Amino acid sequence: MNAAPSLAWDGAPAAEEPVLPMKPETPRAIHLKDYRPPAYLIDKVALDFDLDKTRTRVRSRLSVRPNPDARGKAGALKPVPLRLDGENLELASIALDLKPLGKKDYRLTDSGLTLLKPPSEPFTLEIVTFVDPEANKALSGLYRTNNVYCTQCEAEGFRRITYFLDRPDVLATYTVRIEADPNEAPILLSNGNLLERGVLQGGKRHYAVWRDPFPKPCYLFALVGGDLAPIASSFRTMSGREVALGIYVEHGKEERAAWAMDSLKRAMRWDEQRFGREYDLDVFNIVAVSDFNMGAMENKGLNVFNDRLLLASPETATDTIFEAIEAVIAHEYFHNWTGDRITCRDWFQLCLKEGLTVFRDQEFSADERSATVQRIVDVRQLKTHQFAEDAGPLAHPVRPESYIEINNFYTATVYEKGAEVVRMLQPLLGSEDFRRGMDLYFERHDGEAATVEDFVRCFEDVSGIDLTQFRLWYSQAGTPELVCALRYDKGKKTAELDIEQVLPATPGQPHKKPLHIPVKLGLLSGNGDELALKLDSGETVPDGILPLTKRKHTFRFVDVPSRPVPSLLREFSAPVNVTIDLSDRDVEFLMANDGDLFNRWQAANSFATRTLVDMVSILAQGKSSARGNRYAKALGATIVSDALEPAYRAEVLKLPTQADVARVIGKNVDPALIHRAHRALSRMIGRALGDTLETLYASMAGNGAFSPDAASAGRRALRNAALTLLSARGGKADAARLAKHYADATNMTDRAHALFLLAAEGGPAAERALADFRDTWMHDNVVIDTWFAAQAQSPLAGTLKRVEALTRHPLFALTAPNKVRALIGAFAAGNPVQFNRPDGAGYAFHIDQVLALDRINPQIAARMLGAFRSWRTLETGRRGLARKALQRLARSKDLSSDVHEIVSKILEG
Ligand code: 0A1
Ligand code: ZN
Repeated sequence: MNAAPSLAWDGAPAAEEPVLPMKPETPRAIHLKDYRPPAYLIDKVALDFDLDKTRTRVRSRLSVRPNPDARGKAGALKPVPLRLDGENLELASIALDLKPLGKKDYRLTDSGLTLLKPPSEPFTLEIVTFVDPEANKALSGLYRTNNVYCTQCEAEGFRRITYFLDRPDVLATYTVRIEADPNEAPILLSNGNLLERGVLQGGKRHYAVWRDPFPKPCYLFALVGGDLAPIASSFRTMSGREVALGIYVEHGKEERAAWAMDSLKRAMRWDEQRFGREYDLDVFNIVAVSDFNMGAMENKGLNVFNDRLLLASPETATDTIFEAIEAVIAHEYFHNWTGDRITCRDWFQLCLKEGLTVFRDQEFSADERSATVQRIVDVRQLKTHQFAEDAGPLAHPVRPESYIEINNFYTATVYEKGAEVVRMLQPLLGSEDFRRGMDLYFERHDGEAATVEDFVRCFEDVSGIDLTQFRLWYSQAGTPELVCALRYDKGKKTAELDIEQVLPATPGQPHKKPLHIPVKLGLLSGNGDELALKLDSGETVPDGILPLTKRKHTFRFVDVPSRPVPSLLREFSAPVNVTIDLSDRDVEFLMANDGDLFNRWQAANSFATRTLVDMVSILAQGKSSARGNRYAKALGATIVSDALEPAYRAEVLKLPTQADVARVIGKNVDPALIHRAHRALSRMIGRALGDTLETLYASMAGNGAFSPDAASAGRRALRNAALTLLSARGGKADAARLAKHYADATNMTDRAHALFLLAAEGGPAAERALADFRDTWMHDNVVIDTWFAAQAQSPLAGTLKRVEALTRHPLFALTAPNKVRALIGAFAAGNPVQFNRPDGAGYAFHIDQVLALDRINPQIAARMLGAFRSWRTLETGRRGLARKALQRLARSKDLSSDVHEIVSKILEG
């Protein structure tokens, strides 16, 4: 658990490796600049698993050869030691070309095995190891969850299964034989196509052999064995091949897999139509497991899913979960091309597969649903998570330059900002060249382990546009700010727009170069018409895109008949913050008139944010404020418009979160004041728009059977958004409506929404609902998490005590990541007012949990620690208490390298 990452970079390992047994080393950083091709390649892998709960035998036969691309300067192939990664393994035997090796032929440490004098010609290596799946609580490598054997190898989990070159630029074909007790594991799955299966020892054992013909890195290897229920279907690809589709879930949950299957088929069709990508194997299997560190994993032909993101029925899953399942199913499927067929050369290139695949799944969701609403949801998510990350001590470039623990880099920056960077290529190149660039990437790099440079070069090659400056998006951290000003000259009928890029310093990057930024602009006339964009140079502005390249630009527009109102950064054309001095009147005008619906929402959201920021400072002076009424009025006009779809109106009605307001305030943050302002504004809106909201609440009620489609979900979202604001008024009738909403709910969307609102209010009605929910769902491992989260997020004073008690609840377990996220994660990241208690008890509790978790599952422990990423922006009192708690953690003995890396950065940054 404590071992440092292996020296994956140097093909030729350091000559002096310590002799066994080795103490865990101090965590050591790995740098992109040190990348070297591997000294050896492995072309073929044959694995043979004998599954056993505590002592699984793994026999691995590797076809190894020296890497011709790793020759020394003189061009000679000098045999160098072969260092294989391995962790938590019991080595039983090792043979080279069938000859058993003795102890003097290799060196064994806690982190690997080194063959001292391998042959200079190709050879086979046969290694037998034993692993203990039951004891594996880090959920990396081979483990057991809910009696199912399963693997997770990304990023560096394969080394916990067998000794190997555990790095993504070693591509091999795999043949996998799995043997098990048929009662315990009737289903045996691995990557690729099934070759053979059979019964052994008169039925006491059985086996299956799988073969994956596509060379892949070991992080895409997967194995599953267990008693699971299959759901089968099929898909005919664009060239007419029939692919067998299988989803495997816990018995009794089969019906809940229907939405995932439907989403999968739609995703497969979409990738053919939009990107010309066809599926390549004869089978595509997905398995849902209960304990999983992340959302899902794209193993070739055998995706593994966290069951929370696969199982859904109207009674058990909210619309948000239905949408997430559709998106994640698509995401993992799309990885088949962006990740599996073309993989990453090294882990620094993680955004190559993740940013691109998030972009692809966002585009899929936009096509399946409302494009504008999807963009709003994605941008909201980006700002809440990535902008906050980018503004604090954990800021890093989309392509980091060093890491201690790669698992700490599965971040909002790599994923979400990475997607935005890919997205910007469209406005910069035009959609035709963007598609041609993608086609070239698929054609040129199929079967390879590629880099970000390779990717960008494809777009340069098809468009002829120099993207040198654009590449800085991959290497510079921080969210650029565009400081804008617009001047109108009535006499000359000109409008001048100044845009200055301000690039904030981030850890290790005090100075930045200006970026290549596409800014999509519109100018609106007084009656809301779009004005033609004519520059004084005579140039037009195609599609309204201004490509910024300098630190400062002034754009001079001519023939502007009246003072225009600027609509900046339409469709959120770049991941930046925009500041411009617009009056409340201008913002109201944009809210009512902007032809770009994304920006209309953006106007509403900015108006709400600045209202809240003002209210916080008024409250800080001990005064009360009526500032919210103007915003409430502007909102009223938007939400009654039947021309706007309900899902869109629901987004407009949702206030920025308290964390968003904290991020905008940026320093001396008092979460209690933000909470008060937030409540006050909700109450004001509820009161000012009461009649409208009641009408919406009544008219958006569903009639007929539940359907997860976007339009129906939009109506539920709007109705629930109205309910939130009506409940904020706090009247008797409002409380009764809320209790009835819970009691009458016929689906989980409505029920869960009411449960969260009730739990936030507290009192007998809340306790009744919580007890009812618990009694109904205590036997459902997925649904009960909503019960934990609703309590953890309640802003009431007694919440911490309650959360502490819940950590001892029989349904809670620190070994189950979903439970940890639902209780501890929801408290720390979703309850700003109680996590940031002025007495510091929230921080102390959280650090205790991180410490306990670190002994079990360091990846999850490190992730939980992210809750402190903005601690320096807090007001002095809380900041001091947070520091104390973090220092206590930093001083603790035997921290994992995962937690060590995060806590050091958080304290230093
Ligand atoms: N590649 C997956 C995410 C993932 C990453 C690491 C994991 O284990 C440590 C598991 C999954 C994806 O993007 O969906
Ligand atoms: Zn991914």
